[in-house]
Amino acid sequence: MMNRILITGAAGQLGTMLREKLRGHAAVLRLSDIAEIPAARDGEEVVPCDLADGAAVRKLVEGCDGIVHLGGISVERSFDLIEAANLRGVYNLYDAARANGMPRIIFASSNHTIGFHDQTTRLDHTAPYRPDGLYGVSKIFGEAVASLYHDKFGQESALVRIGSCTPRPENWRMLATWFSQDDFVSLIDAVFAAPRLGCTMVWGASKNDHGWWDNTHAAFLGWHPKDNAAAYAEEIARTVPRPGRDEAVARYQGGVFTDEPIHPSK
Ligand code: NAI
Ligand code: 15L
Repeated sequence: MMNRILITGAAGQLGTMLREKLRGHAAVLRLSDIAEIPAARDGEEVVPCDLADGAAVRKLVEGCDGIVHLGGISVERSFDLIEAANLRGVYNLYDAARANGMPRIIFASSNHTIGFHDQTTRLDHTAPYRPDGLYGVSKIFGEAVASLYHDKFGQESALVRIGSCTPRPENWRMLATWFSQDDFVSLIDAVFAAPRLGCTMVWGASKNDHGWWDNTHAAFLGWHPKDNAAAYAEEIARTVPRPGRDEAVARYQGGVFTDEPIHPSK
C-alpha cells in the first residue's frame, strides 16, 4: 500500500468525492486546499496551502509518494484568476515534486484542451490541441510543464483529460463525456500501480457507447473503465430537452465553454 497520497483541491467537488473513495488506498491521505476543508479524521492530514506560494507547496509535497492534483480554477474565468493556481501553481507543484523524490502525479487536465473539435470527430492521443478558452489554455500549460519535467528529470505523470465527472450523466453531451466516479478511482489505482507510467495522457471518460475519445495508446496501464453513460440514455431522452444541432453544446466537444467570452481581468 502507498504511504501518503496528496490530494490538492481537496475541498472541491472531485476532492470531496475522492477523499471518501480513496480512503484506505494509502496509509495517509494528505488533503490540501486554499478553501476550508472539514477536519482530518483517522488516516488523514489537512494541510491548507495556496498553490501560488512556491515555498508552501514545497513543504506540502514533502513525504508524499503520490499526488492527485485537482487544485485550481475549474471553469472559464479571467486570466488574472486563472494565472495563480493553474499556471504558477502547476509549476510550483512540479518543482516541489522534483525536490521531493518525484512522486507520481495525476494531473487533472480537461476536455477543454480540445474543446473546439467537432463532436463528429474521434480523437486519439495525437489530436491537436483546440482549447475553448483560457481555462483550456491553462490546462495545456500544465500538460506542457509535466512533459518538460518528464523529459528533463524523469518525473512521471498521468495527464487525465477529464470529460465530466459527476455521479451520473446529466445531459445529452455527457452521454459522450461522462466519467463515472468509480472509473476515476480505478484509473488512479492503475496509474499508481503501473510498473511504468512515463508521461501519459489519458482520456478521463467511462466506456461510453457514444464516446469520442480513444485510449488505445494507454492500454499498457491495464485500466479498464466499467461504466457506460448509455445506461442513462433513455432517462436523459425522456427528461432533458435535446439541444438544436447548431447549438454549441451539440456541436463542439467542449460544449457551452466554446460560447464563453474572454472574461476581462480586473
Ligand atoms: P472545484 O472547483 O470544485 O475544485 C477545485 C478546488 O481547487 C477548489 O476547492 C478550490 O478552492 C481549489 N483551489 C483554487 N485555487 C487554488 C489555489 N490557488 N490554491 C489551492 N487550491 C486552490 O473543481 P472540481 O470539479 O473538483 O475539479 C477538480 C479538478 O479537475 C480541477 O482542476 C478541474 O479543472 C479538473 N476537471 C474537473 C472536471 C469535472 O468534471 N469536475 C472536468 C475536467 C477537469
Ligand atoms: C471541466 O473542465 C470543468 O471543470 C467541469 O466543471 C465540467 O464543466 C467539465 O469540464 C465538462 O466539460 O463537463
